[in-house]
Formats: sequence, structure tokens, C-alpha cells
Amino acid sequence: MITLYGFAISNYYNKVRLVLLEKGIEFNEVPTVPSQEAAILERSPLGKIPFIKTADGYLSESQAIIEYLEDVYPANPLYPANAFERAKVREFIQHIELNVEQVARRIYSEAIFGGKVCDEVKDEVKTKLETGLKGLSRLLKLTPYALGGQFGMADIVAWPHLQLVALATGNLYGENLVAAHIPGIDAYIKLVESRPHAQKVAADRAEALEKFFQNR
Ligand SMILES: N[C@@H](CCC(=O)N[C@@H](CS)C(=O)NCC(=O)O)C(=O)O
Repeated sequence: MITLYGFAISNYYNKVRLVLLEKGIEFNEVPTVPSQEAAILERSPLGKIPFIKTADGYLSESQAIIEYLEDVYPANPLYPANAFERAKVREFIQHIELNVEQVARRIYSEAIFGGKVCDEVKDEVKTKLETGLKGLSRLLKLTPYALGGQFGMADIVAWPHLQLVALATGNLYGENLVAAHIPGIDAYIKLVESRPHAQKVAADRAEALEKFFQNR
């Protein structure tokens, strides 16, 4: 049985959790916060979440995890059967994480958690994020799912990341940069959230966020 470590306010945790739910894989969850403690660093080399425990050992990095899950549990496939289409999904995921989510991550401390980010970083992130989002809009099809008519890995990755980037940019710049560069994104998010597993992940995220902000 797979054990998933992390917490429900994390977009990367929710990406892995949604894969587990959509594929119908049985799993346990162990609430875990990122940490530099030796016991966590042995399982996830930078102390980040999510990570999983498998029959063969621990595995970190959400993309490595979901690829592993797809390989080991082929039922309910979330990647297309065709090799080129599969590569296009991976191209999309790489792009959204490298050029959109990881760029936006630098402003979360102020945009979401009430910390402070210097103006230089805010300006740099905005420029890079606009470039990343323009690129993303060239890959996105929204017909009606991210890359075509079939729900799959591209949606599982786009859904948590784009919502967070939309929230963060709206809060910090007074403009939701995701909506500004990707027309139709709100309807797409609603479409993904019409799926029962996404609804569960969204409800658990809302509850975890409420608790997180109450306890600060
Ligand atoms: N590339 C990693 C990113 C995971 C990540 O950034 N997790 C955050 C929580 S959303 C974390 O653990 N942050 C703590 C830290 O950066 O030290 C993945 O795909 O799993």
C-alpha cells in the first residue's frame, strides 16, 4: 500500500493525491510538514513534501511519483497511449512547473502567507510569469480539457498550480495574471471541479487552509 506524506494546502501534494484518487489506488496519508529534520531528509532530500512510501522505498518529487504510479498501476491510465501525445503531456507539465509555478513560488510568501517580498523580486517574477503564461497559452487547448477531449495528467497538474498562481497574482499585483493570459481558464477550472475526486481534493484543501490560517 502506498503512503502519501504532506499536507493538503500544497499544490504538489494535491497533484499526487488527485492521481491516487483518479487511478483508484489505495493509499494512506500521514500529515507531514516540510522539515530539515534528519528523519524527513532521509526520505525527501530537501525536506520537501510530498513524498511517498512504496514497497521498494521512499520517493520524492511529485513528477517522479506520478510517473511511478502510472507505471506500477496501469489501470485507469492518465497518460495517452500514443508516445508522441504522451510526450506532449510531459512537455506541458514541464513547462507549467518550470516556467509558471516555480516562477510564481517566489511571491507566495507575501501574496498568500503575509510575509514580505522585495519590489525587485515582484517585478522580476511578473515579467517572467507573463512570458511563462504566454507560452503556456500556446500549448493549452481547453477543448474542453487542457490538451484535448480527454481528462488526464495535464489537467491533474494544471488544476492545482493554475489556481494557486491565479490567487497569488490577484492578491499581489491586483490582477489575476492567469486569467489575463489564458481566456477561458475560469470555465476550465470549474469543469475540472465538476469531477468528484477534484471536489474532494478542493474541499480538503479549503479545510486545511482554514485550519492553517486559524492556527497562525
Ligand atoms: N519539485 C517539488 C516541489 C515540492 C514543493 O515545493 N513542496 C513545497 C510545499 S508546496 C515544500 O515542501 N516546500 C518546502 C521548502 O521549499 O523547503 C515536487 O514536485 O514535489
